[in-house]
Parts: sequence; C-alpha cells; structure tokens
Amino acid sequence: MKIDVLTLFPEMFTGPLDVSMVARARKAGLLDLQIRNLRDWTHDRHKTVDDRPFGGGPGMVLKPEPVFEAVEALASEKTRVLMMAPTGRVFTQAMARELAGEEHLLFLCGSYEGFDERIRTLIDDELSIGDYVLTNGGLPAMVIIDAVTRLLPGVLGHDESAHDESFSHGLLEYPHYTRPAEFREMKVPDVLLSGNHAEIEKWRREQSKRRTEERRPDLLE
Ligand code: JF5
Repeated sequence: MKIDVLTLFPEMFTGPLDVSMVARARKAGLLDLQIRNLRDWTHDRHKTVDDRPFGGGPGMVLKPEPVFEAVEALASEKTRVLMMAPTGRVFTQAMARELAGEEHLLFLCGSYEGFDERIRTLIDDELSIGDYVLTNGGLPAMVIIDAVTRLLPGVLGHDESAHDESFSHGLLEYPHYTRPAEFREMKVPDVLLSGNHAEIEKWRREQSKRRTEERRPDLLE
C-alpha cells in the first residue's frame, strides 16, 4: 500500500511511524509511506498556507490553493483522499479493514479553525478519531495509519493475525497470564493451568462476555 500525508508539521511524524510494526512494514516494502510538507506547494516568499476568515471571527483558515495543488500532484483516480477533522465520521476497526484494501491513501491534516470549505470538493472521506479537539490532524492520521498498517497482508505474523480475528467478534479480550503461576500472592486461575482446552475456552468466552457487559455494554447491542 502507498500512503501520502500532507501536513504543516512533518516533524510530528518521526517517531511513531519509525518504530515497531509500522517500521517493519516499511522496511519490508509492504508500506510506502511519505510525509509531505504542505508548504512545498506554496509560491510566495512566506510560504503562506492560511488566511483570515471572510466574514470575520477568530483564528485562521487553511487556504485552498496549496491544498488543491498538492492533491492534484499526489492523487490519481485510485487514491482515497481522507481529511482528518472532528466533524468527520468516527473511525472504527471496520473502517480500518476497509482502508487496508485500498491501493493509495492520501491524508490531509488540517489545523487552526479549519479548512476553506472548497477543499471538501477534493475529499472522499472526512474522518474523526473521537469527540475531542486536537491542535492539528497529525495525531489522528498517525492513529489511522497505525491501525491500517497492522492489517496489511504480510505485516502481522501468523499467531498475531489469528489473535486479531478473535478481537473482531465484538467482545473485549479475556484476561491473560504468563509465568510465574503465583506472584506476590496473586494466583493464576487454576483452569488456565489445567491443560483442559475445552474448559479454558469456556472460561475465556465467559470472561470476555462479563468484561464487555461491565465495561462496554454499548458493544453488545
Ligand atoms: C483538526 C480543525 C482539524 O482535532 C482533530 C480531530 C479530533 N478527532 N479527530 C480529529 O483534528 C484536527 C482540528 C480542527 C480541523
């Protein structure tokens, strides 16, 4: 998969996307990820990307010209253009699975008071990662890139992908334990040491259901 990110703060993206599974996917050639500075598509001496809102009011608005030029330079008919904004649909695991099937994603990360409304004509989807306001769309883009990358074919090991399968049943994970069997008077449940795989599976199913009822009843509808 190819991913381009258009941002005013490319420095934000070093770190999260250079470690762990995303780094591995990039090195393996499964993910071609490029971070691009929106200012590279300005033409004036001050590399202006924003301006004051018509009609007055606080804050600055992202100008249409650099965004149009950048998207026209980077996108083709096969590109899914995504805008990060709190006004978008809230991103879910189902959307991560859908995006993982695309050839090319282009993330547009805005900030300030928002985008000139005409920029929306370039966009296929407007996505939010939750009901709060951030300073810019960089973190939401990184969250979505992380969630999508681990679903790309060949990125997860065989064990890990089987694990993901069980997570997509819509229930929370059951409790996990490893050695030692007793730690500071806290014991691992006997059933997990019993070797009885039918009983272990039953216990895990029950624990998942109980946890979901207690913590995330909204998932059970
Ligand atoms: C942004 C205007 C973009 O704050 C966010 C965001 C929150 N959830 N999902 C995205 O994006 C940055 C802020 C203001 C446009």
